[in-house]
Amino acid sequence: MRPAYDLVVVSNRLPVDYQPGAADSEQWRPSPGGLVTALEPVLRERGGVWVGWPGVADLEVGPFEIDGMPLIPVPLSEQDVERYYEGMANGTLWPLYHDVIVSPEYHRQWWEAYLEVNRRFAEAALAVAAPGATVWVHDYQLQLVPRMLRDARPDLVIGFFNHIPFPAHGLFSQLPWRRQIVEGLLGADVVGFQRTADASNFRRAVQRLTHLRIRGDLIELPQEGREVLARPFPISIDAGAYQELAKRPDIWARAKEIRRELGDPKVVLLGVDRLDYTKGILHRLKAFGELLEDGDLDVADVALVQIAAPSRERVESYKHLREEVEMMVSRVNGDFSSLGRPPITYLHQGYPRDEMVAFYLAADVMLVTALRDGMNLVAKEYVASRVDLHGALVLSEFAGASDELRQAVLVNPHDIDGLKAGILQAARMPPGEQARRMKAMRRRVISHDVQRWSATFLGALSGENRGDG
Ligand code: GDG
Repeated sequence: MRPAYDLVVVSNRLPVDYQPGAADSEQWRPSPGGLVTALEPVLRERGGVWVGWPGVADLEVGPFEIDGMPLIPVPLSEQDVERYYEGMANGTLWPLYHDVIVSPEYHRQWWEAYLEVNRRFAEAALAVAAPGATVWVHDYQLQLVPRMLRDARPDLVIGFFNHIPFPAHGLFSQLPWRRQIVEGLLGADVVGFQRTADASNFRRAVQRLTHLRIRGDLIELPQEGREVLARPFPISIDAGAYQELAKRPDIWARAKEIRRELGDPKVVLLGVDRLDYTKGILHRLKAFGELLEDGDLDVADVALVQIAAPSRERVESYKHLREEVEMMVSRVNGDFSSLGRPPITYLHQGYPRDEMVAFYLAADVMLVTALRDGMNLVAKEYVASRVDLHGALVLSEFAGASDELRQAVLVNPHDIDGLKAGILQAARMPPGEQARRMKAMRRRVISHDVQRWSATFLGALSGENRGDG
C-alpha cells in the first residue's frame, strides 16, 4: 500500500531542478523558491507531500525525496508540454489573465490536453491523500483539479491559490471554457487570490455564469451543503532569509564590486524579471532612453542593470519579446554609450540568490514596471534586503505589491511621461526620504512574510476566520 499523507501540495512544477548527466544522488537539486520555503516547514510538521511535474518532458521517474521532503512526480509527454503547458497554460490563460497584453489563442486541442493533464494531477493527489487530508492546489495550470478532487473524495479539505491576476468578467468571458473553469475552482473550500480586485472579479464571474448566491466572501452551494470562501491572501517572501543575506559582509563586498564594475556611477538603477511581456521591460527601457535623450539623466552618472531571466523560450510571443528588448537595449546603448561605458547592462541569465541580493544592495533605484502582475516578489525582496534603509522603489500600480507597498514611487507604466517623472523622483530622492519610505515598507514586508501567508491560508482552510468578509 502507498503511504497516505495528511497534507498534499499540488503545483505544476515540483520544487526541484533536473541536472542531466549528474550522478544519481545529484540528479535533483532543490530549486529554492518562496513557495518551498513557506511550505517546507508545514509539510514536515504535518507529514506532507508535494505532487508536481519534474520539469522534463518524457521522463518517467518514481516518487523520491529531497532534503527529506517526499515528492510525487507527475509525468508530461512532449505533446503534453506543447499543448497543456506552452499552449493552454501559457498561450491561452496567461495572456487572458494578464488583461490580454498579447492576444490569447483558443484551441480545442489545447483545452483537451489541459483537461487530461489536470485529471492526471488530480489522480496523483488522490492516490496519496489520507482520509480527511488537506489538499492545496496552486495556480492557473490546475484550475480543474479542485472539482475533480471534490467529486472523487468529498472527505478532503481543498484549497486553491491563484498566483496570477483573475481578469474582469468582460475579458474572462472570452474563454470558451469559462464555465468549466469556474466550476473547477468551486470544487475548493477556499479559493485564494493575490488582490481584493482578483477575488471580486472571480465572484463576479461566478455570479454571471452560475445561479449561486453570494454573501460577502462566501459563495453558497446549497445542493452540496457547503460554502466556498473566495478572498485575497497576498503572497509574500521569506523576509528573514533576505535580511540575513543582506547582513553578510561578503555580499556587501560583492555589491560594492558590482558598482565598481559599472564604473562607480552616482546612481545605479536595477530591473530583475523573468523575460515576460507582463513585466513592462520595454516601457522601462523606453522611459530610461528618453531621460538620457532629454538630458535629465547623464550617462556619466547613471547605469541601468537589467537582469532578464530566460523564460518560456519556445512560446512565440516570448521569442518576439526577446528580440524587441534586445533591439531596444542596443539602440539606447548605441546612441548613448561612451567607450567602455554603456548606459544599460543587459544580462539574459539567472543568478543564485546571494548574487541577487548583492544586486539589490548595489541598486539605488529598483524598477518594477509590470503592466500586470499578480504580486511581484522582486519588489518585496528589494525592500527586505535594504537593511540599511537606502534605496527607492519605483512600483507599478498594476502589480499586486502596490496594494501593500504604498510608500513606493507608484507609477502607471503606460504613461511614459509619468514613468519618467517617477524614475527621476526616485533617482533624486534625498536620503532622509528614502529611509522614511523604506522603513514603512520594510515593516509591512517583515510582518507579512510568506510564513504568515501560508499559516493564514491553511487557517482559513481549517475554518478560522470564515464568515462574511
Ligand atoms: C508569479 C506571478 C507572483 C528571478 N530571476 C532570478 C530569480 N528570480 C526570482 C525572483 C523572485 C521570482 O524569481 C520571481 O517572482 P515574481 O513574483 O517577481 O514573478 P513571477 O515569476 O512572474 O511569479 C507573480 C508570483 O508568482 C508568486 O505568487 O508574485 O505575480 O507572476 O523570487 O527573485 N531568482 C534567482 N535568480 C534569478 O536570476 N535566484
